[in-house]
Amino acid sequence: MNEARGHIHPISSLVRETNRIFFDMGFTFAEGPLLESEWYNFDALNVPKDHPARDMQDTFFVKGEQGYVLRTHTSPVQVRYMEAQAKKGNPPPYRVIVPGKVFRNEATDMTHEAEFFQIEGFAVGEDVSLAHLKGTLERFFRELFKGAGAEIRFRPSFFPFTEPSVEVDMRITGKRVPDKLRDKWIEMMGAGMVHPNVLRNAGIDSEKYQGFAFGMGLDRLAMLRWGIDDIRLMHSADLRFINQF
Ligand code: 2NM
Repeated sequence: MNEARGHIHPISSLVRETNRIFFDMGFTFAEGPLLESEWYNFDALNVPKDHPARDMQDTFFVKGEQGYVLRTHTSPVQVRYMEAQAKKGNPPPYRVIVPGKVFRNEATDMTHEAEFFQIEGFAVGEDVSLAHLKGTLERFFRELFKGAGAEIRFRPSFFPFTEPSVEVDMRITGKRVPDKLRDKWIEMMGAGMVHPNVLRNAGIDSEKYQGFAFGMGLDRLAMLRWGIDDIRLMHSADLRFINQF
């Protein structure tokens, strides 16, 4: 019999793989609301009131629902997670990853979409360091691009919710590497040490605990990995696209 077979969306494949790799490093998985309060999306994350990210041009504000936005990143879920644990009397260590859809009020083209997929993660404990961040991310990329030699490097950067902050570049070498990725340093994610204000806002003692956090877009990673050249295909629901995976 000729059965019709379904296909896994490339973003779903990446979420599944990412979940497995981080699960093996002791991370758990959390989710949260797409409609988020400005407190969790911005204030709790140390984003100043006059920060350009809060502009109408960058963020979808919800009409008639004062103080609510479509979340612009999945970091608010991390704040909610820490707060919930602290309230229950469960102190760090915490290790969590948060995959999910996020929204930015942007004009769309081949490389920009108003909705896209992100994975963020964080680890908080008494002695979690930037070195742990680097080792964790290195292992993640090596597992994700198994068989290829994945290297990473940090460049200094800035985010309101981390200090210090870094951009993470990756380079892979090998025969079975997509052309778009081979032998080139490519910016893959942002990361850093969680700002003490963020820990305090989540009810965590920032004198005793510290941690790292990172965030990356999955759409661009999928595009690089499978040689997809238009991001809009990713959310098109066009079966001619999905059937290739
Ligand atoms: C990024 C870059 C750097 C981040 C920070 C946090 C939290 F909630 F723990 F503070 N979660 N994710 C983070 C840090 C995200 O995305 C580019």
